[in-house]
Amino acid sequence: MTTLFDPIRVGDIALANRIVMAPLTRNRAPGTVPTPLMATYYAQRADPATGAGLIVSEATQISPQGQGYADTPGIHSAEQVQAWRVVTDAVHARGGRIVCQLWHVGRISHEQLQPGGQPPVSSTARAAAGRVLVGGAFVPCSTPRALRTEEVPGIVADYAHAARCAMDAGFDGVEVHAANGYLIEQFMRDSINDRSDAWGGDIDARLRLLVEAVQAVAQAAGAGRTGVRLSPVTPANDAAQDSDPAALYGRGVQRLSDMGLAYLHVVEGSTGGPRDHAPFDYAALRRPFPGCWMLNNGYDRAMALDAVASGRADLVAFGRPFISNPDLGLRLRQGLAWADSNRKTYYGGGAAGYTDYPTAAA
Ligand code: 8OZ
Repeated sequence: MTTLFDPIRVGDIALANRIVMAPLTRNRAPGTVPTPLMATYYAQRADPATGAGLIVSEATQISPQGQGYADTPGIHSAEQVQAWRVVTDAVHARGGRIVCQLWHVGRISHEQLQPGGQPPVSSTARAAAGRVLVGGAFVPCSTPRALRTEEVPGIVADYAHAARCAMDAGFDGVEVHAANGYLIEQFMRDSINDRSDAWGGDIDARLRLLVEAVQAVAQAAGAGRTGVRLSPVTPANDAAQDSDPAALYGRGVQRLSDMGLAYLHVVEGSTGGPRDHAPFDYAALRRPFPGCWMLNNGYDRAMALDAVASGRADLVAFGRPFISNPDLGLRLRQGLAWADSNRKTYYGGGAAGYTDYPTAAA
């Protein structure tokens, strides 16, 4: 029987176990450049004997326009690549593996964070009711500008450029963030996308940005080093339900199934919230996909052990538990209690609530 602690080949990436550190926004990259403290944080969680078999980096913007919160890191400039190299070296020194989550926030942003103080861009000109972190406070999102038809290929090119930067920075691969109400989901869902050009309308038109971005990223990073994160029913960031999530996401996974991708990463239910937020058949979603299947959202030890033992998942991603348990892998192995994380230190700040959580042995 396969267990959570068994090795696995994920595309071209060999992992020591199936425990994944989920992407976690921490807003500790001033000026969008990763710091040595971030290298310490990831390294603390990187040893597969005590931490994760795979780390998915915090969401990392592919371009200045892709940023929506203060002090999130980017992966589009030479300075960022050099700084991320320190992080990936530190992870590899512990025997770990790390992929870079490629992120464009779309309308979940604020003019103050955008190049030239311009409005953020989206599939639509309608504002999200979400909030973003600007200057130490969460504030309402700015009203976006709908991307012009001829601008969208430039976004696809930005994904490819970021993927090349990630590989130059020494990441083992990349994960396209197509979840949680950000740009790709803003194109996918008919509750948000109100376009009448070739990037809106029927399901295939709404999936076009997802498909073209993933194709471009897979070409840049290698399909066997490319994963994708989806969240079929999440309401995160004012992403109202699509009129037919089963059809939209079913077709989306089908379109991604012949690309030779390493994995799909699926958030079940409401991101960071109720798993049963809306009914959805995740087993049916998986059926056409030949790569590895990663599940996330609110997994405890028993659920994770069962998900892998039953074959429902190849990999399980843990988010908040990895904030407060740098040795979560060891605690999972030994059935030790998990420390609670402190929300007050999630976003921004320094070492407190970041690199100072003790291990169970400490
Ligand atoms: C929490 C705060 C800010 C951003 C996501 C990147 O939900 C995020 C995020 C989460 O995917």
